[in-house]
Amino acid sequence: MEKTLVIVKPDAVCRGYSGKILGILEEHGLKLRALKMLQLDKQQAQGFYAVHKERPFYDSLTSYMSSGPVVAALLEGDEAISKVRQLLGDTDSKKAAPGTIRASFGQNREQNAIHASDSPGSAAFEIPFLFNELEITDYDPQ
Ligand code: 3AN
Repeated sequence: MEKTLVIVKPDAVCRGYSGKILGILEEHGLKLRALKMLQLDKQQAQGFYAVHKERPFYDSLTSYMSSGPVVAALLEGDEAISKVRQLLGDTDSKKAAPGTIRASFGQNREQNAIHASDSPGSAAFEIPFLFNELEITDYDPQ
């Protein structure tokens, strides 16, 4: 079983889509292991997205990600990383395939509703960035 970190971004949280997005992920067999709502400050957003610090959109992205509340979730499942990335769709919500989460709930390339780990290495960095051991549960799915 593989773990992945998902963040419902401020645009989707503020438009009331957090529950719908988490519901879609659960319906596709992803097991919720940890969940929290928080607001990152600019420095925390810069730390989370440090991998993009040379990209031209880094400042805008980190301002946007610290502009409002987010919902972070740790999900687990068979090939969870690629499965969730497929459900997300293209980075640009306007180009994302119909039916994907970004096509349904995102608005553009930056305000694209959801982040998800893109590799096991990213997940290994992102999960402990947002959750400590006490916040991560385990249980047998019914
Ligand atoms: P993805 O989230 O699909 O893996 P990345 O890793 O290329 O996309 O980019 C990380 C985040 O940066 C995206 N989720 C998006 O919010 C933002 N982003 C990516 N490309 C652009 C861009 N050209 N302009 C503004 N924001 C962008």
